[in-house]
Formats: sequence, C-alpha cells, structure tokens
Amino acid sequence: MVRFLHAADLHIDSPLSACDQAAPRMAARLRAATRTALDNLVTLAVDEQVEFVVIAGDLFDRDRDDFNTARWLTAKFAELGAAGIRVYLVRGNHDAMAKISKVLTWPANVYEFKTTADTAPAFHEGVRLHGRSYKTGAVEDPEFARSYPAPVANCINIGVLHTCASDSGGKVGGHEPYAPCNVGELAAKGYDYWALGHVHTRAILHPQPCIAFPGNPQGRHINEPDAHGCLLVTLAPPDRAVCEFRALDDVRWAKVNVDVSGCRTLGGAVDAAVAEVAQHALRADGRLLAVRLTLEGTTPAHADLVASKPQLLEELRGRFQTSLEDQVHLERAVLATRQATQQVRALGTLRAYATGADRHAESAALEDAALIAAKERVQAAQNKVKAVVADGAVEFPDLDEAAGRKVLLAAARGWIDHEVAATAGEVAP
Ligand SMILES: [Mn+2]
Repeated sequence: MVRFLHAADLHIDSPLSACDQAAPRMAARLRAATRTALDNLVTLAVDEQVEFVVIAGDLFDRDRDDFNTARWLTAKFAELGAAGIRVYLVRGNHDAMAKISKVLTWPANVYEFKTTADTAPAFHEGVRLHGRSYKTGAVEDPEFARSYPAPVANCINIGVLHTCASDSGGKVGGHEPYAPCNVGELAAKGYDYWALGHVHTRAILHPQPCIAFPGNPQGRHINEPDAHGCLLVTLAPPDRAVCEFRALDDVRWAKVNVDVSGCRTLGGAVDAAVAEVAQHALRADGRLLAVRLTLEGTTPAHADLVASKPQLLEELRGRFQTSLEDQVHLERAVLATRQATQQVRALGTLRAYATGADRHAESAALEDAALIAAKERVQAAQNKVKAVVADGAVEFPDLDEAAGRKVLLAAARGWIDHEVAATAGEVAP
C-alpha cells in the first residue's frame, strides 16, 4: 500500500486576476495565494504522513529574473525532506527545461524527471514512479505519452504526465492540446495510477486504474471557481484507488447572482447583495472569497442602479469591508437588471404588499412599534399601488381592521395570480 499527495499546476508566484483593484491588505493576500496553497500542501503532507508528493508539471509559471521563487520552493521542499517526504516532479509547458533559464538545485528529497521518459530510482519499496519532463513549451507529439516505460512487475506503478488527456487536437477546457493521448491508451498501459497535470479543473477520468487531474491548488481567476486543492491518494492493488480531494486554496472564486427584483431602491439592492454574498463567505470557511457579483431581475430600481454604478461599486466595497471584514474581494459587479414596466412594477408592489399584509396579519403578538412599522410599510405599498393601478381595479379596505387586512390580502393574491398568468411572457426571465 502507498499513500501520497497528487498536485499539479501550482504556477507559483503567478498573479491572480483583478489583484490591482483590491485594497492593499487584500492585494497582498491575493498575490501570495499560490504560495499559501503550497504552504497548505506541505502542512497536509506532514499531517497525513504521506510517503511522497507528486507534482505533475507547471510548478513554475514562467521564467524569472531572480531566484526568489526557486529559493522559496527549495526551502519548502526541504521542509518536506525534514519530515521524510519525497517530492517527484515533471516539467510542464510553463516550466519546460528550455523555458527556465536558471539552473535549479533541488534538495536531495526532490526527484525531477528527465526530458526522456524514465523510471525514478526505487526509493520506495514496491513502488515505481515513471515520468517525463517537457523540454520545450509546446509538446504536440503523441509519442510523448506513449514513450513511458513498461510497468515494473510486482510493483505499484505510477505515471506522472503533463497532458491534455485528449487526442482530438483541440483545446481542452481552455488548455492547449499538449502531449495528446487518450484515456483508453493510458488505462491500457498497466500502471496503477496516472498522476496528470495541465487541465486546471479537477477530474477523475478513469476509475481503475485511476487516471486523474487534481486541478490547480489555487484558482487564478473567476473561471476557476469553487474549491481547489490536491488529491490524497491511497493505492493498494488490486483494490480501487481511493482519491480524496483536499482543499488547499486561500482565495476562492465565486460567481454570485443576486435577484434584486424585490428591491425598489439602490440601497435595497445593496442590502440584498451583501446578504447573499455573506452566505457564500460563510461557506468559504475563512478563505478570501473573490466575487463576481451579478445583479439581475426586473426592478423599478434598474435606472437608479445603472445611473449610479460607480457609487454602487463603492457602496458594495464599503459594505463588504465593514460587515464582512477581509473575507470578500469584489472582482467585478455586473448589472444585468431590467427596467420594470408599469404593470410589472405594480405586480412587484402587490407582491411586497401581500407579504407586508401577511406579516401584518401575523404580527398581533409583536410590540406596538413593530406593528406601526408594519402598518406603515403596508400603507406605503398601498399608495404606490394606487398610483400605478389608476383604474381602481383594486379596492383597499381599512387596514386598521384585521378583517380588512384579510380581505385585501386575498384580493391582492387573486390579482397577482391573474396578472402573473396574463403577463407571464413579460415577467419570465
Ligand atoms: Mn500546463
């Protein structure tokens, strides 16, 4: 049996998108995110006492003028070495041999595969790792994946490969079709596990033998959303591989859509957005949530929102800062609202009215102040509806009487049902 971590595409020190718009403290956290993810990987490897860590390419994002990135990585790998954990890595298209000009000297616990396919020395009894590094950035030769050595008999065999895992020739999930190969070919190789890298979205391509992309441990932009990390793999052939995902990311990207059709003002829309984003921030579990916020829905506040977009952004940023401290970074706010027509606006008001009346009817046990506030809300809604529905189709009974409120609520509901049915095309998104 063997237990190890499978990671790929760390792209250490590459910038996350939209860092420059962030407040200074947040920008620093965004800039450091790829390093924090590797810090988390080292901690996880030590805590889980794995035998080794596999990095399937694109550890570096690009060549650099200084040794800072390499020096930092060397220190992190040495930490693993001190814990008795080896590191196996291949170079990918971003950190191909010909692309990184500095000569790197890794600590003794790091094994970097050569640019010809080979099998690493037998550091672990009964386990053999096979790999091949990219010499140049663009590897389009299908023989690259086929060149891997035959499995070693009576051993657990692991292939480490930077590939698009497709031989169809096109991009895969936005990734170049490098080291083209197909899953069937890999599965037939006779290995027990294929540790792939290159595609940034986590995916188990084949169960037995297990062929997997762990995804990048830190999403770098809004199109790499949700949790990112590595796979904790346990192999005990002939049993199925057990792949457990472990999150390592420090910044989590999220597209948050907020329906503001119930909001009548800019302030109301901001409140709704902050409440919705707060829910997402809770689930991010202490990470920094980088949000692309889309306000949508048909609302009478549409014109206001469009006219005051700069203030809206400022207001949102301010609110996130005060009520969510450093938990949320607003990457972008998108306005996708539509202007409510008179009829739709009347419907919205009546819905609000019905809700208000509902609350009003149920609020007998509340304090006087709450009763008065509820009544005021209902009254305000009534006046707006009267202004919109000028033909007097809706009669408003006395709201001071419980019976009157019930009559009105029933009438409002009936009217809404009728109007929703009649204007379904207009109201539907
Ligand atoms: Mn790559």
